[in-house]
Amino acid sequence: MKFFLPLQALFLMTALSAAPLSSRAGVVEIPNSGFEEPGISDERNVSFDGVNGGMGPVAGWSSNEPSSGGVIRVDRHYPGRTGNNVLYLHGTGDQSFHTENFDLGEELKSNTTYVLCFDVLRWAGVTLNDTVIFRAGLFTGPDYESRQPLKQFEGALQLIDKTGVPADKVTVTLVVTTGTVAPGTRFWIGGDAFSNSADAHRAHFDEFRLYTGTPLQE
Ligand SMILES: [Ca+2]
Repeated sequence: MKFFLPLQALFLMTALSAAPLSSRAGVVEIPNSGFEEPGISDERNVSFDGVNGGMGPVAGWSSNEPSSGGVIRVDRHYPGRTGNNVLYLHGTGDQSFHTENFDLGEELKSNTTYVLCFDVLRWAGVTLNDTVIFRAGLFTGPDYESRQPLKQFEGALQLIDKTGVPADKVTVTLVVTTGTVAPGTRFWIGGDAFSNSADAHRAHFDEFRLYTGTPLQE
């Protein structure tokens, strides 16, 4: 089999004119990438530590304030969701979320292209001016305060489609190619609400995906 990369990712590569990947392309597994664990009943919240909400914890993910940093929830008011649960990013920026232990379970590779995709969802009837405000991406560093972005989205995202019509889901795609990386460098996915005091602008995430490959030589 010549390509291991899913067809969806290959399409994204083409759409973004990103560096083409060689046949060694692959996938970095993200635990609980769609927030489907634990399973909960409709319109219930579960905090990262399971204390606030009574269930959990959320496998694979954590927060600097696990009781309030964010929750997963099943909610029929997210028409763009995949499966049942989504990540609801609570708070005003002091609370962050990240993959557990600031680690994705493998070292960051040198001279490698990483493509991070995730869905940002509309909370039906709540999103203000079709915009949510957040910071999220791929980072290195031992904790959230000292994070070094490999690539991040930071700011306001309009939840509209290519024709300007409000969309239930917008997929964000971030592409970065590393240089020389020190052996043992861990990397992780994270984000926060980014000085956002309006509930209507809070971000909701689902379906994180991370693809990797070696750029073809020019
Ligand atoms: Ca989901």
